[in-house]
Amino acid sequence: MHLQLLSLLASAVLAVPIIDREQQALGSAGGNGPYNPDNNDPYDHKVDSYAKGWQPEPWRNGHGATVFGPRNRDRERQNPDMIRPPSTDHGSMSNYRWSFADSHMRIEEGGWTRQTTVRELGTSTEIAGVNMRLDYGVIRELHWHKEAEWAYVLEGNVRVTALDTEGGNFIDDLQKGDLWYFPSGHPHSLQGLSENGTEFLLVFDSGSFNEESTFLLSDWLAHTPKAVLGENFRVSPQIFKHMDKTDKYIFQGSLPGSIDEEKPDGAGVKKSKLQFTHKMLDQEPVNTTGGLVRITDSTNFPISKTIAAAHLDIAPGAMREMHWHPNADEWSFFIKGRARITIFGAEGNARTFDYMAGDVGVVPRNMGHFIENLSDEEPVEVLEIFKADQFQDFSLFQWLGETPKRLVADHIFQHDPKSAEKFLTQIHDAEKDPIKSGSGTNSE
Ligand SMILES: *[C@@H]1O[C@H](CO)[C@@H](O)[C@H](O)[C@H]1NC(C)=O
Ligand SMILES: *[C@@H]1O[C@H](CO)[C@@H](O)[C@H](O)[C@H]1NC(C)=O
Ligand SMILES: CC(=O)N[C@H]1CO[C@H](CO)[C@@H](O)[C@@H]1O
Repeated sequence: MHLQLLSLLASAVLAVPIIDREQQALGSAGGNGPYNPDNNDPYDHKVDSYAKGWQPEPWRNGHGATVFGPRNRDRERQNPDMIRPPSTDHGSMSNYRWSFADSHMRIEEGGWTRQTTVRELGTSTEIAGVNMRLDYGVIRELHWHKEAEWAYVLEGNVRVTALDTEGGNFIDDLQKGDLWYFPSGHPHSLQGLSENGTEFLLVFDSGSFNEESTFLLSDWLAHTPKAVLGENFRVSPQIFKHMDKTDKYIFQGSLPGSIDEEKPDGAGVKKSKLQFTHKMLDQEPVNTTGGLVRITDSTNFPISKTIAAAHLDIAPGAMREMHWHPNADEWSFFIKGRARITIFGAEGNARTFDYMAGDVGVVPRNMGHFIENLSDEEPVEVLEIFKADQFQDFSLFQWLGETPKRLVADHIFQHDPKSAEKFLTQIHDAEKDPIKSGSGTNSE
């Protein structure tokens, strides 16, 4: 047996932590999985404590002790790798996880909105995200802002309108899995369609974006002298007498007809030559052994010059392989499932975070990472979003496969030629497999 493992086992026997009563109760009621004082896992396997109902405890390879004081058990079950980090985690790292459940909800007529920006998550400097719900007929009012806006429809149907810089107008109806992109300053609106309206994720190309401070049509009109409004629109100022004195933002509108019925048709009206929307989920996925990958950036959605994105379906037990992104921070939004990510920050620093539906993750550019599906039953569905015109990543597998074998063996297996041979055979074809299926080689 390996020496290190032997000494781990020995220390486990010598330093058996004291078990509290609650832990004994859990133990007798069918066990608490790998969270017990004599647990030993030199390989740091993942644990789906949330699905199994296990209570993570800070016991690891013979070290640790119970949590004696107050605790939030629900949060701990969602964060097994915080309570008992892999033994490979080390050093100080910033926080790279936030849940929309911790974001303030702004409730409006027929809808709501909440945001995750650099103010909620300090490392979210390149991207801000907004989660919004609009019921049937509910309008996110005509507005514009400095930041470009990219969006993914999570549920339901939505109508978008926009204007381009040449005065061309754009209208489209979108459904789940569709995107839109409005460049900086372009005016636009959103409205929920039947039967239950819509919910979507908005993404802005600056972490300090604030959904509360966009330029609203109603806000501007309410703060312009009515005499000027009359002059501007060539009408009597009196017709603005009953206009709202505050902004509308999100409000119940009248029910929309079809695009054909509603599209503007005046003499000066023209259609935009630009395509502001895209059907991401209709794209043919990239082939991988462990799931589906769809990439949308300015190469297949030309208007999206500042946001690139990947949509991943990671099968139960599968893993988004070890990789990094050279051109932008990753900002991810988890739609389904549970996952763990270890972020490698150089200088021996690494920290593992757990994510579930509704969570946001950040991985700074160039920091190595993977996404492991914690569940054996449920897939992970996640959006990886970048402030970039193109999606770019480096695969560790591919890098080593395309490096002289001698060099690779010298680095990792200098005194272990037998293991070197096994490893080099495995990476020989250097084929990038962005999501790797569970191999079954992971058990002891
Ligand atoms: C709309 O909401 C109602 C009530 O929650 C639900 O019964 C119905 O299935 C929903 N329709 C769709 C298309 O999701
Ligand atoms: C996808 O990959 C599998 C094996 O990895 C292969 O059998 C299949 O033909 C591939 N399909 C496409 C469309 O490339
Ligand atoms: C193939 C594989 O790695 N399967 C693992 C998937 O994750 C569960 C834990 O959630 C492990 O028990 C499996 O070994």
